Amino acid sequence: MTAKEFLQSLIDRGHDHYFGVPDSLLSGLSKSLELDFSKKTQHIITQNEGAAVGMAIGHYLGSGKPGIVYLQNSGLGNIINPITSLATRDVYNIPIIFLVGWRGQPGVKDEPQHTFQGRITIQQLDLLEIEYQIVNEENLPKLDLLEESISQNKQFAYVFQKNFFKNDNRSLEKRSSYKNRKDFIEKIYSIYCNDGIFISTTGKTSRELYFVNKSSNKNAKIFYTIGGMGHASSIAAGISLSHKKNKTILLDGDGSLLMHMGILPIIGSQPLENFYHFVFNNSSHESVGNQPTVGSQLDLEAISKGSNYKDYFKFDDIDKLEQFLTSNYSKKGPVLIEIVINQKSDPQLGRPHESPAQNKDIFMKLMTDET
Ligand SMILES: Cc1ncc(C[n+]2csc(CCOP(=O)(O)OP(=O)(O)O)c2C)c(N)n1
Repeated sequence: MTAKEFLQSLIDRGHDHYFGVPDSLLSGLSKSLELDFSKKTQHIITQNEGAAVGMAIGHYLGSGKPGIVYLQNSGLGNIINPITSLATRDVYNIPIIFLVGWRGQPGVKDEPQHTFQGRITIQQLDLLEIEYQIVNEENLPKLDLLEESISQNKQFAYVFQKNFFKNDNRSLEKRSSYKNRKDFIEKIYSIYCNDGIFISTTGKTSRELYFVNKSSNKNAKIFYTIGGMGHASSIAAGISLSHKKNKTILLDGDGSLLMHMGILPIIGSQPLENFYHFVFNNSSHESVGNQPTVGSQLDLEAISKGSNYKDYFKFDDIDKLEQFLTSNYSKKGPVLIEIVINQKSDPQLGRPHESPAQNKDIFMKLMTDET
């Protein structure tokens, strides 16, 4: 089935309000919402999945109709509180339709950050008292099941197994003359690899940094935040507070920054003098299919200064960034450095060879060897 066919069947039944955070497994779905149904639906990509539930609750309060929330199962953590404390039948009793991409399904090969989440996904839905259907080629979405739950004000989820939707080769990439994220990562790495501590965000930023590090023979201190999207910044702040001597080099993305942006004034309130917060802004979730974020409308200068960061800079030119980073700039952080990039990466980009636990051990050993 194509995502377009599935969406058409929902829209035919009047389900036309979509809120969510994209992922690679449901990439065809968010693509089709953007490219096929932008006139027939309201579709809002929220900063995190909990906010998508909040908007669906508001939509129901405003219209009497259930909203649709789509998410990767790793976003279940973000939706738990607005469900358990608001939407549940024990509080406001609000119907919501969920479309969940099942990464890490037991028995299906996937990346390590999805294993545990994949194993407990169905139990989590049971615990949350959300009715569901597991969808695959033999088990197509049963719309009657959905309507029956919704008519009783219940919440209902379709849980999509990997590769259920047919591949959609259309691209959401917005062409631009900006440079690749990888080229900037290489430059920043070459400047700080000897004495910096790198923390990289979820998705291709971490994967690119991994291979930049592998192809040098430097073995820099790097913590890859391969899951927990949006938390690289708080992890970096925690490291920086307990390890003040080195520069903390946080490589963040606009989607990741937005997801838990409340951390910015917390970082700004701390004595993080060696904290360099790089934000690669491509105004999209490039790693999972280039679905748009509000990145291009963000005034990160105002946001960082309003969050008590001590300085802000913006670059789209590698040489100018290098000049700045190698100058005698000595102002105390935290500093936010926005880097405007294009929406491209190597389609053959690989994945770390070591397990996350091995990479953590390597990181911690390098940290302790130094002290
Ligand atoms: C809670 C959660 N929701 C969704 C995802 C899927 N996901 C992985 S990377 C990514 C995009 C990250 O966007 P950004 O930080 O802007 O980096 P970019 O990929 O554009 O470089 C998304 C949505 C996830 N890993 N975790």
